[in-house]
Amino acid sequence: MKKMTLAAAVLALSALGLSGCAADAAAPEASPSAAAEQAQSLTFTGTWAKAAEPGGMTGMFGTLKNSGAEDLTVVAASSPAAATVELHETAMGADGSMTMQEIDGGFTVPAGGDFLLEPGASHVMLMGLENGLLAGDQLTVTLELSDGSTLDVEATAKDFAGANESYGETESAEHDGHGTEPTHGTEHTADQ
Ligand SMILES: [Cu+2]
Repeated sequence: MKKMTLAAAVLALSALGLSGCAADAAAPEASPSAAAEQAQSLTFTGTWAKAAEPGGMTGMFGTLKNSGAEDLTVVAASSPAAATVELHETAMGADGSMTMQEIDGGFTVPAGGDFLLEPGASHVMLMGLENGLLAGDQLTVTLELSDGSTLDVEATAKDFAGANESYGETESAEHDGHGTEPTHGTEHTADQ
């Protein structure tokens, strides 16, 4: 009598279990196989960044590669190491000096092609480096593409004498950022 009840209970449970499994198998797929994110086609190789003082700014360089069949556009970037991150290009100013500014429309990486970030040209600009960046330090930056997908990239900092283009938009940025190479002698110690 007792055994019968147990056996019935076990049968009932296993029946429930089986029907549960069957229901799971019949359910719609949990992970939608939506269109691939753009970031899956993007890599950033040969990355490095210029070492910088605390509170200063730096550039991140390397080669963006697009393995996909459609052009990709990096529209924004961020980093836990910097207060502000912008996508910059370098252009010849009216006075003949090289000036950097935010690039219009982001970095477009052609399908199956490359987009080069290098000193004196396009770069990821990091401003307000809270802790500075010593040679050998790792810098992490998140790139955001036009579809909202993101790619985390890393760069090792190294000492580099170039990449001193002035920042054309605001005077204060130049004072903040280029104090590491006091070539212009306009350090604003009077601000303190
Ligand atoms: Cu810049």
